Amino acid sequence: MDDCIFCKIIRGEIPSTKVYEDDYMLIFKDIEPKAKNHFLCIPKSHFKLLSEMDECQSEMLLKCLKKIPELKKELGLENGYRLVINQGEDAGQSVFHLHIHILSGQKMGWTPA
Ligand code: DGP
Repeated sequence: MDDCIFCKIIRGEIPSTKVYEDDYMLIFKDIEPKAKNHFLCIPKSHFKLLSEMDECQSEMLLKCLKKIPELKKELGLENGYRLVINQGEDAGQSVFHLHIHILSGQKMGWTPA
């Protein structure tokens, strides 16, 4: 997608601090960290919402979910972590390329509102 920020990051047109990359996904530091460690994992195929995901994209998302715990040290997951996928306006989704927030490195509360 030409004007998608995360597609631009995948293509290297916008710089990012990469932690992991393979044919299916990119994991990089979030530019506005909400925890001591805050990374984003994005599938390389562009889709906005879980509800729009096709079969191939769902396999890619599963690869993302399996890869994250393998990167325990790189992502600072030793003491636990939180994964968040914001979906739509109420959740505050601001970038419409599906992404998994990976939060770690500190104790976290639960404040949805
Ligand atoms: P969300 O609100 O769930 O759509 O999260 C979007 C996240 O993307 C937000 O935490 C900030 C991050 N972000 C937006 N633009 C950039 C960027 O250009 N670089 C990086 N590294 N992160 C970005």
